[in-house]
Amino acid sequence: MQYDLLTVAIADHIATVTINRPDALNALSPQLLTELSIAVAELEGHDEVGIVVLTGAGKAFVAGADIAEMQGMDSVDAAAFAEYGGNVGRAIEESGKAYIAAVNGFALGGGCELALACDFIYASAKAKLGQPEVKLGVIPGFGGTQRLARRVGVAKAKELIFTGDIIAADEALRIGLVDKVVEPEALMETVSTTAKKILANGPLAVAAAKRTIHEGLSMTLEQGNRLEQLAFANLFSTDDQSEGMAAFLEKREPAFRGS
Ligand code: CO8
Repeated sequence: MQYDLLTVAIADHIATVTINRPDALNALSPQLLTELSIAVAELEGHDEVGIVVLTGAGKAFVAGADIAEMQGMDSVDAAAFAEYGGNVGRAIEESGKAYIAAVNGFALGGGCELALACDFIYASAKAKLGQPEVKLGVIPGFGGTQRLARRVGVAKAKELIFTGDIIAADEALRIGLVDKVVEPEALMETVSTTAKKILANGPLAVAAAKRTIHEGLSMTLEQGNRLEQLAFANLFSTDDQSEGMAAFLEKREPAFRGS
């Protein structure tokens, strides 16, 4: 698939999706959301891809949903737009592959929400993050009220969303909104190092861990623990479990096949 507003590069089992609309600070237009949705679906079925990295071209990761496109929307249009965006977030969250957000610059509104849908977030020291929607007379519509509150806690999410404050990467790290901050030129290399560590592990185990953590978040602790026990036990019917444990005992590196 050829994209107009994205580039997708695959190397060493890592797919790097670069949102490439720098003139509008990578604002999420309906076309961009459509392309992102197609890319996520295509990469899901791509056997060569084990991990997906999302980043942005230029000085922004994504500076939000496209305000020019949203200006003329009525409630019906807005509901469809938000639902479409929500589907992209859900597809990332339910993916069997890990997603890392490499936040290179502004991650605002829908951009911060897109990063929040990823499994974790690494940021450039130049990044700025926030949910400034109330300044436009609306609220986050791409999962921000939910995922931000789950990530940084209810009061901090309320403070950020009610004020619309845009915070620097260091502050985002301090409150747990991002997971690592590095110098801008080191961002992609740092992401790649972590991606390679993950890729060296059993892919079915990583996928099961992702699914179990995600599904468990909407359960009681008791239900979540039961879900984990089931997922743990299921992995004992895989070749990867036999290989991983045999490799440890034979003092060699495992050769996981994802089966
Ligand atoms: N939408 C459309 N265009 C944008 C956006 C945006 N979100 N952000 C920046 N641009 C455009 C600017 O209009 C400008 O275009 P032009 O050159 O044609 O005038 C160009 O990008 C460069 O921007 P600036 O000149 O403003 O660059 P600065 O460096 O001066 O400022 C800022 C950078 C601070 C990031 C500033 O651009 C800004 O405040 N942008 C808007 C941030 C914002 O409010 N984001 C939230 C949008 S609402 C939202 O995301 C709701 C999501 C919920 C629904 C999602 C469903 C999928």
